[in-house]
Formats: sequence, structure tokens, C-alpha cells
Amino acid sequence: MKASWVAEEEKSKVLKMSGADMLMEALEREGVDVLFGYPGGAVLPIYDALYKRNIKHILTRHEQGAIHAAQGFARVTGKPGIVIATSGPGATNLVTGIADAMIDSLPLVIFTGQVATSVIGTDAFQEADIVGITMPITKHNYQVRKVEELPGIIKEAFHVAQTGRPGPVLVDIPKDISTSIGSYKPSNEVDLPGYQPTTMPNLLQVKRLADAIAQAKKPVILAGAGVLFAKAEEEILALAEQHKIPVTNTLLGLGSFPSEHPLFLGMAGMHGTYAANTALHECDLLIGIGARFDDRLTGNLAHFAQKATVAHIDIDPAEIGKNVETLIPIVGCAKHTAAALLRESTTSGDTEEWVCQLAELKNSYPLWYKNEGDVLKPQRLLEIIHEETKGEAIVTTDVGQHQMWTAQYYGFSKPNRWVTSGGLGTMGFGFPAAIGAKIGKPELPVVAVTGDAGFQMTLQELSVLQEMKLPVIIVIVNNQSLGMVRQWQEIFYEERYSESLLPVQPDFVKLAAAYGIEAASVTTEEEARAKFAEALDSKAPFLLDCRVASDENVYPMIAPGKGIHQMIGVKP
Ligand SMILES: Cc1ncc(C[n+]2csc(CCOP(=O)(O)OP(=O)(O)O)c2C)c(N)n1
Repeated sequence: MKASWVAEEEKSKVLKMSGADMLMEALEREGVDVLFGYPGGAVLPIYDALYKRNIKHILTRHEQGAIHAAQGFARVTGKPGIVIATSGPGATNLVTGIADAMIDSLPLVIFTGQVATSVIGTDAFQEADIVGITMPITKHNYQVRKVEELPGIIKEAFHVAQTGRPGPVLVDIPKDISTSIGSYKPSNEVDLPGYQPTTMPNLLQVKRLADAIAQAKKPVILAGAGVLFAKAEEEILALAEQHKIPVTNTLLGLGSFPSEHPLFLGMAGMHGTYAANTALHECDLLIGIGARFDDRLTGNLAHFAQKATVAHIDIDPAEIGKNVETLIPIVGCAKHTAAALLRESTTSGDTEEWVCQLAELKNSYPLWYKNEGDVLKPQRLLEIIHEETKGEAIVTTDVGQHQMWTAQYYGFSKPNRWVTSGGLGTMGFGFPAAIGAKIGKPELPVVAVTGDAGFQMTLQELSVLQEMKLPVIIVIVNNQSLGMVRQWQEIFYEERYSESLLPVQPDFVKLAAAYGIEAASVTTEEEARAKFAEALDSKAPFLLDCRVASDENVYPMIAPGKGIHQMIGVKP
């Protein structure tokens, strides 16, 4: 009775307000309490409306910083990250982050200002067709043409960004739409008959997978980021333990299965472990869950899982069979599907020999590096960070060698502590993403592991740390080079280091000092541990410039074009 009375009252509530105020109302109704953005001409009315509201706004120093921060926030909280930028250059500065969020399935709702409707298409000042530009890199995008449409569009944008396979949704708002006054009617429902993501699996398909599990002698689970988005970690653990199925992760799936678990094989793919990649090569049943089977995971497809029946569970039907021939396709959310599978599959296959064989490989061919002299090895640095944070920290990275060492050596045993740019591989991602992660999860320590090159792509966000006194620890893995490029040039281009060495660098400690941030430069393991511990204790922003061995490479490795079984750098 009460509910329908409230609904009736809602319906009759028709207020007059500006488009900018409607946007604020809609954000408040969606429970948004933090925005990441940067103002400019076309969004002045929106910033003016924001001035009167109680929504926190993080003023990054570049729009790219805003969108990566929103991505970090979304990754650790599971809530959509909200971004505002002005038209033209403000909007185009977001493009890299939008593409990054699209390929890594992060829920974002992005509001861009646009020139007034009367001048759209005239090459007006700061006009860019951001709807056209972002069409292929958004899950959906809109341009608002009537002020009354705003509440409905915003409701839809939040719904689309968060449901099914998450992704970025952009809402482009011409300036006159923000200023014009219209009748405001809050929107409570979405009506999208053409968009109905399938979350519940087909039970016949689940039964087929249960039968395949009962037959399998060499099954393996490949758990991707879809497991994290669906919060299906417990179900996957139960499934693996019930049937004694070894588990490996994609890069983005790390943390979805406890790294210290005896059934865990480590990460798979280009820099995966020998045990994980051998399992993918030798298995007779591959159960991919919320993973895209991208080229960095599979290596040459002609050699990938050739002996296996492939089952693929994914909420996005477009992913199934895209790269890998799939005999048992299951469209559905990882949580519901794994739960259905747990109910359905009562018989286990005889996997004992397989589990022992892989445990033996894990033991005999572990990840390795040589600790030599006084030089600080990057791998050791990551182990130290793990030890000092007891594996509890949220760790973000940029892209390159340090990213792979973090994936290999940090040891993620809890979900949603790992924030990295997997699909697009965006240098400059890690530091701003750490800012967003800290804002989203202030109770956890946050460490941004970056390369000396990648850090220089978005270091302007030091201003945000300074202003907000955010206790993010920046760890620069300083190898004085574009390390991953240098590694490929060493191995595949006969050591012709074309434009990949960085002999001239800023003094990172002085740079931090210019922003009022504590910093230290370290060259040994002992110094690294002591200064990291100090940074952790300080509960203040801290920059640690770690001078590591400059010629260290990431191993093992699958060379481009090679199969998953053709790894180099594997050592007993
Ligand atoms: C925006 C962008 N430009 C170029 C690249 C290509 N790239 C991949 S890794 C890498 C080197 C990164 O160097 P650094 O940040 O120092 O990290 P390291 O590999 O040394 O750990 C480059 C240039 C990229 N991934 N992103």
C-alpha cells in the first residue's frame, strides 16, 4: 500500500529546473558521492550546479588522470566511476581511458559537455564529435537533445554501465541543454527491450559441463576478471575443491582464486608460469570462466588447448567462440553458473594423477630470478612489498616489465586488490588509478607500482595527492629504460636499443618535494624494505624511487607467434 502511494506521489512530482540541476538530482538518486573531472566552457553550468551540492569532486590535473582514477575507483568498489569533462579537448583527453575501460569491462558513466545544439556541426569553438569518436569504444553513448530526456538517459546510462558485461557509457550534454529549464520527472525504471543480458545459464548446458567434469582426467579452470565482477570467488573455489580441478588466472583475473592455494597454478599466458601454461596445453577439459581468451593469454591459437574440450562461461555471448572453438558454450553470469554447476555436478573425474603432475611442475619449475650482489632486483622488490603489506594492499600498476613482475610476485589472495590495464596496456594508468582506488577504499593501503617512463605520463596527479594528503605509496621501478621495449629489442632485435633507454631522468625525489611529498631513492634490498615500511607507517603520500637492475628481463616468456608450450626462460 505504502509503496504504491509513494510511487503515485513520485509521478505527480513535476518540478521545473535546469538540465544541470537535473543531472545533479539524477546523480544523487543513483547514490553517487564522488566525481572525477575537470571543468571548462561547455560544462560551466554543470559545475555551477555542482557547487550547490554535497557531491565530492576530485579535480585531477588532466582529464586522463580523471578517467583512470574513476577506473581505479570502479575496479575496487564495484560501483561505477563517474567522470565529467568539457567539450573538445576535455572530451578527447578521455579517449584512452574510455578505450581502456571498454576492453577491461569497467563500469563508467562519463559526462561530456558539448557545444550548444544550434552550433553543432559548424566547427564551433571546442567542438569535437565525441559521440562519433567514442562509438566503438563505449558500451553505449548518448547525446541529449531535449532537457526532459536527461533523467531517463542518465537512469539508462547507469543501468547499461553496470549490468551484463560492465563497460563505459558516455552522455554528451550540449551547453544549452544544461542551461535550459524543463519539467523534471525523476526516472525510476529503464525500458530497454533490446538489452536484456542473460545472467541465468541454460541448465542443459550446465548439465553437459557437469558430465564433462565427471569424465575429465585433466581438467583446468581458467578464471578471468568476469569472476571478480560477478563476485563468484567462493563458488569457483568450491567447484575446484569439490572436483580437485587445478586453477589458473588471466592477468586481470588475479585475486579471484587464492594465490597460496595448492590447486593454484599461477598466472597463465605470455609471462605465465610453466605449470599454468602446461596445464592449458595438456588439459582434456578447459573451463574458461569470465575470460576473453585474448592473444596474450593463448599464444598461437594453433597450439592452444588442442587436446581439450573447451567450455566457456561468459555473460557476453559475443566472447564465446570468438577466438577459441568452444564445445560447451554457457551464457550467464559466473556466479549463477558456478552455483548451478555446483548443484548439478555430483560426480568428479579421476584427476589425482593430473593434480600431482601439475603440483610437481609447480615445484620443479617455479618463477625464478637471480639475487646478485647488492643490486636491487625488481622481483625481490615486489616480494618485499608483499611481505611489508602482508598481501593486504591494493596494488595498481602501469604497463611494462614492472606490471608483469607485480602480477608474478605480489601474490594476490583476495579479490579486487589488483588494478592494472590489461587489454589496452595503457602506460600512465597506474598512478591515477591508485588515487581512485584509495578514494574508493580508504581503509586499505594502496601502492602504485609504476615504471620510470609510465609514471612520467601522468605524474601531474601528484597535485591531487598533495592537496588531499592521500596516503598512496608510489613505487617507481626505475630501470632507466622503457624496460619492456628494451627487453623485446634485446631478445628479438639483436640488442638494437632504438629509443628505449632513458639515461637522462628527473630527480624523482626533488620532483616529489616540489609537490610537498615525502620521497626517497633506494638502491638496495635493505634500503627498499626500510623506506617502504616508513612509507606505510607514515600514512601520508610517499614516493619511492627504486633503482633496480636495468638489464633484468621478465621470464618465462612466450615469444610472439609461438605456442603456449614453447616458453623461453623456464628453469628447474
Ligand atoms: C601509452 C603507451 N605508449 C606506449 C606503450 C608501449 N610500451 C609498452 S611497455 C613500454 C615501456 C614501459 O616503460 P616503463 O614505464 O619504464 O616500465 P618498465 O617496462 O621499464 O617496467 C612501452 C613504451 C604503451 N603500452 N602505452
